[in-house]
Order: sequence, then structure tokens, then C-alpha cells
Amino acid sequence: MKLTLVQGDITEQRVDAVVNAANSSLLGGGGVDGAIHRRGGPEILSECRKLRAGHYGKGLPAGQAVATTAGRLPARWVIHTVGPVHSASEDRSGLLASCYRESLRVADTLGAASVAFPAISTGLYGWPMDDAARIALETVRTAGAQVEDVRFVLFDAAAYAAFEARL
Ligand code: AR6
Repeated sequence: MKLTLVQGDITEQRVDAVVNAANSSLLGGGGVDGAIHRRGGPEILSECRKLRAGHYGKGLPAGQAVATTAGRLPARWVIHTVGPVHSASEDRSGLLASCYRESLRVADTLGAASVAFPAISTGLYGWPMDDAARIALETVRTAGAQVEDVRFVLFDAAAYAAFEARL
């Protein structure tokens, strides 16, 4: 598996699957989630609503992942995963690792060869970037996935530097 770092906007990545840092409702939000739904168009939300009407009636739990179309994005699929909210009193790193592992498992099921990840939980959910980079890289490296090309798309220079230091 090839691991690469890119500084930029995840909605511009030409990959088989783009991972969304969603919330349990699957119905959109800010940050990466907002950008993906805005650029990808209403088809993504419409598939998310169908998931909520079916198997995910109570929403998608933290640490799990599910795929939809990528709509108008230059990708085939969006893999929605829900990161944990960072907590100073409780270690939730297992759930953050699970987001990466489960997203890769879904990507393998789809037959996706290339996947772009954002730094899950490091925005609204408050996870410190250095620790998030460590968990992301360790988990993806040891996941044993078939995916050939994993790209971490970091929004700003500080996030890029944190991942670069850990790679
Ligand atoms: N491309 C790449 N990275 C981005 C982009 C982008 N277009 N936009 C933001 N980031 P966040 P979370 C970075 O908040 O912490 C949403 O409202 C951002 O700088 O998107 O998992 C959901 O609906 C940060 O480093 O996700 C949930 O309610 C990282 O992506 C909640 O936020 C993740 O920030 C999820 O919070």
C-alpha cells in the first residue's frame, strides 16, 4: 500500500473513494461533511436518507463506516464514517482507529483501489492533530487492506506538518 500526504481540499481528489468525517445523523453538517455535500450535490444526501430509512434508522454509530455514491465529486464513492468527539477524561482512540479500519474494509468491499482520508475528528470534534496523525497512520499501515493507494488530504499547513512528522 502506498501512503501519500496532500495539502488541499478533499472534494477535489480524483480517487475511487473519498472518506467523509460525518456525524451519526448522516444528514450533513459543517467541515469536510458540508464541503462534500455541497460539491457532490443532492444525490449523496438522498442516499444517506435512504440509509436512515433502512438499516441505519438510529444513525451511524461512531467508529463505523458506510458508502454512498459520490454524486458530482470526481470520485466513485463517498465512505461516511463517524469519528469520536475528543475527550480529556476518556480514551476514545479505539473508536478513531476503527473509523480508518472500517472505512478501508468498506473500500475493499467496493473494490476501491484509491482512497482519500481527511484528518477525522480533528475539526469540530476537537482531536489534537499530532495524536490524530499517529492513530491514522498506524491504523492504516497495519489494517491489511487491499486498497493500493491511500491519500491523506490535510486542509492546512499545520495538519500537513503533523502528518509528515509521523510518516
Ligand atoms: N478538505 C480536507 N480537509 C478539510 C476540509 C476539506 N474540504 N474541510 C475541513 N477539513 P471536521 P470532525 C479538515 O470538522 O472533527 C461536521 O459538522 C479540518 O480542518 O470536518 O470529524 C460533521 O457533520 C479538520 O482538520 O470533522 C460532524 O458533525 C478535519 O478536516 C463534525 O463536523 C476534520 O474536521 C465532525 O467533526
